[in-house]
Amino acid sequence: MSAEALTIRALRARAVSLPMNRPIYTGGGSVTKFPMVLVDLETEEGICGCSYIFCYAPFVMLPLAQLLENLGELIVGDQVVPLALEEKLHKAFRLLGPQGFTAMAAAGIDMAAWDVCAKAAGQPLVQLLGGQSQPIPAYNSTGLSITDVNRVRSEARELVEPGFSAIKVRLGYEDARADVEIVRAIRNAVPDEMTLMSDYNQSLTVPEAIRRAHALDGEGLCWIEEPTRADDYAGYAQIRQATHTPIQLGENFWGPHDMAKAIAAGSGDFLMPDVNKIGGVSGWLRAAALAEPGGIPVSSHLYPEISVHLLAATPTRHWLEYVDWAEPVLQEPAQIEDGHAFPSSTPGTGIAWNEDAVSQYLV
Ligand code: SMN
Ligand code: MG
Repeated sequence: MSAEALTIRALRARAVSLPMNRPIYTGGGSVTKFPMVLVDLETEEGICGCSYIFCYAPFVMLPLAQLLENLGELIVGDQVVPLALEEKLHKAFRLLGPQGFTAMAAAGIDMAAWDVCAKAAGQPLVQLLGGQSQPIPAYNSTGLSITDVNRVRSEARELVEPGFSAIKVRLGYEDARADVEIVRAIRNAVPDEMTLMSDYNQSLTVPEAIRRAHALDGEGLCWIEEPTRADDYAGYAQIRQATHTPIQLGENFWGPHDMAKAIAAGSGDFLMPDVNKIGGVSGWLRAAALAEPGGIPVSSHLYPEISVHLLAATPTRHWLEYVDWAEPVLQEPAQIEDGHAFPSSTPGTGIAWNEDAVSQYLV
């Protein structure tokens, strides 16, 4: 393939709703079917870039797919140059604002554009980014919803079973004592050396978060994630100062600018941007650069297939969040072995559709 950038021929966006092995119930809301938009960035040269966008709620899928198709009209005929496309799209959003649907759509295009670039270069994404392909420690995040203690106990064993050494529990039960009881039930169900993350999904006030974090401080949690509203960086700093367990946040950063503000406020011990909300591959790289000088450990949020490439190119890489939620429409699931994720070795991000499955789940 030549060094010339390829030319965009069409952008296709399709909504699919996927069944989940274990629906997720959190302190901040539930996901019982996995709603996604699939993005195909087709080029005149025949290479197609693929990405997907998790929509959180079913009512988002069709409007987001429509927005993507509309944006496609702006970029047909342009070269596949991710930073130039990003600049063009963000300029188009200036008066409207760069958060929410616009950010999700632009980042979906960015991820697909990087997939095109890596395929054109004949390299896996990690290699194109100058990173070393390597195993990334992964935690199993496919269960441990807010439910009853018996279910939590049996699910903890199931999640560890495929060889994981780390799992994440959703907290936000009726009171601090109930949260502690759940954590202890999991500890008793799995081997002692298991790493246990926890996630409140923004469900607590700052004073209540401090109370619960105190109650959990002796339980050896790896982190307490999103105890309070995602954008209350000052509140996070207060919680963090009042407790010993590391505080984690980041899945709701809208772009690297939010992450810069969160770092300036001292809001988290650990940060975990979401590749879509942070601005795709381009946004992730800037976010990783923000974390590096202070040595802040960076984990990923969902999107394990592409995030494993990005973490391998992130100097302060920490944990990959493993979920299997996109798998029903993927040709290749994320590669997991002995609790580690491995970057795909084919050119691109490794994301390709199982078209039979796509037609089955199309909305
Ligand atoms: C989460 C919440 C809702 C859907 C997916 C994931 C959660 C996480 O915050 O970090 O896994
Ligand atoms: Mg979370």
